[in-house]
Amino acid sequence: MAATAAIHPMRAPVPLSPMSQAILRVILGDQLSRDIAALSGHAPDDVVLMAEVMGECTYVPHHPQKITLVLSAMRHFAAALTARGVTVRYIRLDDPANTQSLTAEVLRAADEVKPARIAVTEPGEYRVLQDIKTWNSETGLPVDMLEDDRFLASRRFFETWARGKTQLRMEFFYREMRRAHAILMEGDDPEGGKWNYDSENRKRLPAGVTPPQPKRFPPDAVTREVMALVAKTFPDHYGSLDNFDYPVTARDAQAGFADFLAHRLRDFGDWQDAMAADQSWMFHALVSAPLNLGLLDAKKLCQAAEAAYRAGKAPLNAVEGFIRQILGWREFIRGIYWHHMPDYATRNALGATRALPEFYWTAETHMRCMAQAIGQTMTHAYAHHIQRLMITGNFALLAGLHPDGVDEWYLAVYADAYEWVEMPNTRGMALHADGGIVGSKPYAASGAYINRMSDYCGKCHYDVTDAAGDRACPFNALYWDFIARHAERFAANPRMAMPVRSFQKMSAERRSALRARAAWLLQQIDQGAKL
Ligand code: FAD
Ligand code: DLZ
Ligand code: SF4
Repeated sequence: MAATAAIHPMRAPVPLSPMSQAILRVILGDQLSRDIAALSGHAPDDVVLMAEVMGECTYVPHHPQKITLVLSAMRHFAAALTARGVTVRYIRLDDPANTQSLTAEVLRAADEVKPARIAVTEPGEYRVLQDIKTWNSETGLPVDMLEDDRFLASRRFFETWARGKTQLRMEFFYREMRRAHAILMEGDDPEGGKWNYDSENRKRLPAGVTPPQPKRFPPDAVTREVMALVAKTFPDHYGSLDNFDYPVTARDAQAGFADFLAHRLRDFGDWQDAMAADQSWMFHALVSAPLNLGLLDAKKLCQAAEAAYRAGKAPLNAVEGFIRQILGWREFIRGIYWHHMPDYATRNALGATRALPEFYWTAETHMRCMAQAIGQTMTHAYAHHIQRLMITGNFALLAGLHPDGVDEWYLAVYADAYEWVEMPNTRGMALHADGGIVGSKPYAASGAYINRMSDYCGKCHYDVTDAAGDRACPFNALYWDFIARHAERFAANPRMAMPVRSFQKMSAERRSALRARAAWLLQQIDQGAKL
């Protein structure tokens, strides 16, 4: 899993300048919001520190588009601050004096700027929080760590909600959030009489429907300079840089979201879970990367979607579905992360041990669904939720891949990946390695599900209708083998007991044919075959 940032040597406290009242205001790479807490009360003598550092670029081998996105957005943000008259100490990655770690850059800035105190907004990752906790003893300066109020549920709100509950379920948290923020409500009741229209979000994309191409953002001069730096510095990282077209400013991110509202929101509900060959974006919003960086505001996204519904521009199932993702899932996932860290990072409830197969890094596999999901991840640093969960995540679950390797992959390859949001989704939702904290049952599925929700199988090398033959879809035998491996555990789970019974009702020959096929597939994975 993510390595801890380099530990810097203990240092003598920086002597306080009696005159200085200046605050060193540290802005991390995913805190690029104009109103970020660490900037509040900014005075003319204060100095903002932003640092591009190798430590953050390499704690996993991030996709080059993700590094480009973060560094370019940081440079644009710093330029906007400077234009507002703020003094920014901006450390570039290739600056010869750069110590290449966030903490060491804070110490260097404290030495040179001689501020009276340090202000920082609480970070998104536990790893970084541990580092920030050393700043006070290492600099001798008071450190004000401010709440990240860009989230709609503060950590305190989540803890209060969680207190005394034996199970934390997103659905109940989401209802509290709808009430607390008065979003999609009719007085005390949910708009339309139902809290959740999930059952109306599961349609297959009909033949002949082509999702609209989303607005994308070709690189400007600043981004092109970063791209050259990234290409030179990280030549071996997975993924292509050629297609970079993420928004890197708040204004462009807003234009991207406006494009979603105008062209995709109304169909987002129906086809939220659908997948289609060579359609990377479907009807998704594509807001996670700019939102997680701070270029968009979560509450405003929800309010804008609600306004579209109230203006008759989008149906309730679409708008509720979208709001549920942001107000519900995103906030719930963050709450779970902080509630359960650091223990969460070590969870492996299903005892998975297998190393991540090479084809996760190459897309070289005959499984068309996997090749599509991994291939578009290489090209765009993006796959939509159902690909992450029911294709690459489902395969990892069924094949018993170790959560550390899977976590590292998801954290590295997606432009929107930060541990607070990546880990509970991967370890919890996809792998069930948290033993049921995020979801009450594993999202395990055979090829039949993938065939129902996509058009991948038609042209696949494998036969989705076969489970045990030489060309049988790998998901089928792996699914039944997974059920058999964990039969005892799942028999006790009311939501998993049915497949266990189905497997047990199969003839002995059928069961052993499925398990033999699964054993062969797993052996192929272990031998590095591309499947
Ligand atoms: P849309 O489908 O349009 O949804 C709108 C927004 O809702 C997203 O931008 C996101 O902010 C939020 N959202 C939706 N589902 C979730 C969720 N499960 N958790 C948190 N927020 C959610 N999302 C990340 O932002 N970063 C990650 O590193 C990440 N890793 C994931 C790993 C796995 C294994 C899985 C199953 C999901 C992961 N997700 C992650 C959640 C989700 O897949 C992405 O947020 C989504 O695909 C981003 O695309 P979009 O903006 O087009 O989303
Ligand atoms: C992801 C990232 C990358 C690639 N680079 C930097 C960087 O050079 N400087 C920085 O301040 N932040 C970077 N980040 C974002 C941090 O990793 C992020 O702030 C932490 O993971 C906390 O969420
Ligand atoms: Fe994926 Fe199996 Fe369908 Fe091929 S047949 S696309 S491997 S689900």
